[in-house]
Amino acid sequence: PSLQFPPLMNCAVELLDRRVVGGEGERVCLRAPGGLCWTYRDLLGHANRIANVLVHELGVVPGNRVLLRGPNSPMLAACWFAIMKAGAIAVATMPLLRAKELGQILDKGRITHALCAHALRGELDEAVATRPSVAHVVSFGDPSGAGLEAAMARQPDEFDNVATASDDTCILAFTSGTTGQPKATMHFHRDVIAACRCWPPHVLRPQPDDVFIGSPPLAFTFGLGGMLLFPMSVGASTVLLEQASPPQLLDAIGEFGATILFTAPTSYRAMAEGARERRLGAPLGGPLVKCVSAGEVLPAATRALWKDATGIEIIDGIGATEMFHIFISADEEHARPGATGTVVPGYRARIVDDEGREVPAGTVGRLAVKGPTGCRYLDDSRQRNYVGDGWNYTGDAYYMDADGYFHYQSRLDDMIVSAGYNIGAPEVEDALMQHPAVAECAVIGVPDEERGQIVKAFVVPRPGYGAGELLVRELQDFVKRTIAPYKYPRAIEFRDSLPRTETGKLQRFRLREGKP
Ligand code: 3UK
Repeated sequence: PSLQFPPLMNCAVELLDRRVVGGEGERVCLRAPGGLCWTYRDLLGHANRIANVLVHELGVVPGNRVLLRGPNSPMLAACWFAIMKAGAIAVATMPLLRAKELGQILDKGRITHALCAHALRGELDEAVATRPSVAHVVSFGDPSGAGLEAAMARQPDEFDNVATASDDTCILAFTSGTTGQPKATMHFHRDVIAACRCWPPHVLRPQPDDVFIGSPPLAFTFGLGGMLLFPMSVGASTVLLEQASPPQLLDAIGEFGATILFTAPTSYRAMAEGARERRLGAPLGGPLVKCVSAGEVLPAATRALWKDATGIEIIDGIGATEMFHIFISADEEHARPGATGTVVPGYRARIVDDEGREVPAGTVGRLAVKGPTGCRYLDDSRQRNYVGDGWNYTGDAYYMDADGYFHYQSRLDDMIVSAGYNIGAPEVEDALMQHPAVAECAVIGVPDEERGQIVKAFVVPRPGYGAGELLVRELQDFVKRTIAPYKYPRAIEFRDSLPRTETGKLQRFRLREGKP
């Protein structure tokens, strides 16, 4: 990919203004339930009005940090582009965050302004109340028409874009990771464009007539790329859903004729039967052509289930907030069950030991990655501890095989050591998920006097399967027959649901702490 950038560049101009100037303003860009449909020209007009509000009414200057809060919607997308155009820094936050977490972000991110969906004002107002450093909070989507929409009506739909440097920071991306400690990474205007030039054209290969849809929030870089930037980078259209639970997503795929789907492994698992009944896969005559999974490990059982239901081989990819988007992946023709894929053009990846030395193929070690989109932590000590010589240590245990395919084992802090054996929780989960009684499951190590740790599984049974001693023994025997017997769960507990982040990641640490 071409990764040379001019000294001055604004990612919003590259992705939005250029397309309209280039004569493609009438192409459909954003759609949403209820009939909303914006062309690229419409989105540009909205973003320009909001940028005018930011600069001329709210006093935003380049480098100001603007908090964004709202479920996925065209207005949220317009706000994001407006922040880029004004040369400010977007700090997008997950819709489910509470006042306490928003307060941490306001402080750490040194937020001066906020644009917030009307319905989500409550928690933000609570956090802002004790923080005079936040000068303005403006709502959008207020049914009375007050707030941002009223201000936009006073402003012209043209805006004098701020000439940002290509290495000006434009995004502060917060992630709670899998351990609950919030951390922030910085991304430049050029990172946004670099991300559009690496994984999408080499792995996803979208076309201008594709219709994107999916569940990840725009506040998660997986969603920002997949649901907004990548479709726009080829002039395609995207459907932004405020709510995208599995049944809602199934309905919307049919309604909008979506061709490219982005969601998390659990969502694929939950949607498989519905997708089969509705014949959503293109091989069965439906609209859906490509399906992308990221955010956490894709169990081979889930890949097989989805393929059987739709005829589509999922495109798996590991990405990280630190690296902006996906850096190891495989397209549908090169996918191998059990492997995430090979390194994406533009990136380098390797497996190292505890001293940072590269290990031979087949040996499990730490994943390190380097590329054009990262990694820069806001926090100096994190930068020292997790980034060395440009290599970011993602915190994942992986091995690379002789063909250059990377095989996920576990998060480093999730590795179970039982009686001297290293056991990756996902491998046991994958085995359990092949059993028809298992809807969802999570595996952790729990302390054990004799073995150090034992493997414990939390299982959400499928309706109709009795949760009891009989099923425990049945599942244990099943795992022993499926993978090496010493990996079987010596303890099994049944649950109604499992703790997950808003991005679909299992929170094994919460199960270890014994919290619900
Ligand atoms: C895990 C995966 C196995 C892995 C993300 C795509 O997930 C994203 O970013 P986060 O910062 O978390 C990063 C961590 O999540 N992970 C993600 N994808 C996979 N593990 N297989 C996968 N396919 O532990 C990684 O270190 O929340 C994903 C694009 C952008 C993203 N920000």
